[in-house]
Amino acid sequence: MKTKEINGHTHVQYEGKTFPEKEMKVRAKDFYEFMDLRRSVRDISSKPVDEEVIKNIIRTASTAPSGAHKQPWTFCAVSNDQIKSEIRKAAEKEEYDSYHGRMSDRWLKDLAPIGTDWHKPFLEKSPWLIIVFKKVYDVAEGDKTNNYYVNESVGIACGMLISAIHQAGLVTLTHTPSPMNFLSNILKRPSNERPFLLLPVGYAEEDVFVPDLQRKPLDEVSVFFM
Ligand code: IYR
Repeated sequence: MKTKEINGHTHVQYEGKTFPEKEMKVRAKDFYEFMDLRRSVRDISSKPVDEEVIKNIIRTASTAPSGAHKQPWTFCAVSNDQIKSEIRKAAEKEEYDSYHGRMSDRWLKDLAPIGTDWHKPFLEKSPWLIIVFKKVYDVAEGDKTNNYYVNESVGIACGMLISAIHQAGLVTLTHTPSPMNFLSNILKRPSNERPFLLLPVGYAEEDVFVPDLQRKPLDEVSVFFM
């Protein structure tokens, strides 16, 4: 492998792939069409998923770019039934309060087409829960060290996690119980880690229905300056 010294630090030769233009166009279109099939699915089967698949999904998420390459995240992968039950119980308690007064009428109206409520059976039924924690700082040899652009970094990693789940033929949804400090307690996370997102992962149930939503066309979500 070729290397180069820059500011006293070793850089290695980039070994990414390129494709002939025709193939590039096909790949970009195929990937879009595959990703466009992704849907948030709330009816997740209890069929087991091998730990190796979950590990590679998390490895993929952890390839995400991050501020100063600090990788300020921890992915907790839970298949333990007792912990899943504890999480469901605590999440439903918060969600019940959210749906019965904490969320505004306008918010509830916006959510009506999605069909969510305070019941979260997927938290027990899914073979895996992945709980993503952001590290607001790190600790090295007893000293606090800085992380940068933590929300952006962890958000990007979650996007890659969701893509990897879809690539494996599995489904998930981004569950955001609020407040979600109970996850730190149940999973015994250190105080530099804050819960960011909870994703149940598994196979979609057979004959499952999802909201009939439309994605905005390109000209509504982009502006080209050429
Ligand atoms: N956190 C709640 C409510 C919720 C909020 C939004 I914004 C959604 O798109 C979906 C649900 C829940 O998980 O049910």
